[in-house]
Amino acid sequence: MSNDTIFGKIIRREIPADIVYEDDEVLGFRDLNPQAPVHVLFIPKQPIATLDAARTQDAELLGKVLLAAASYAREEGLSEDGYRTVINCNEHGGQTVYHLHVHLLGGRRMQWPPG
Ligand code: D5M
Repeated sequence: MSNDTIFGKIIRREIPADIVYEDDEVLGFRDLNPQAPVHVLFIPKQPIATLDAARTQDAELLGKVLLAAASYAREEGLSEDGYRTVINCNEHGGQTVYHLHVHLLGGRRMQWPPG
């Protein structure tokens, strides 16, 4: 399959993951290497490699990924204190898995600027 990554294997349940959110188009699962007390990755089931590769026709899907992250954050009680969402893009952005994902980080105060 083109555009396949480790996240494709998670979507297809070929490898285990701690899945905390799922709907028809979006999957959310805990990051293997958490950087905060809550660190969940939200991905479109239909893969897009990077934010740079996203096109106008992906706008609705990208919106759904972001809204899924916000909805989960609300359910986890993160909204009042706040949280961070991050999309790393390509090498300088620190992207390591080329299936677009939104990091949701919460449960501690974040620093700015990021490293
Ligand atoms: O983020 C990629 C993130 O994906 C990074 O924080 C580790 C995480 N990761 C990698 N493999 C897995 C599996 N198998 N389960 C859960 N999380 C995983 P990036 O923005 O590309 O650097």
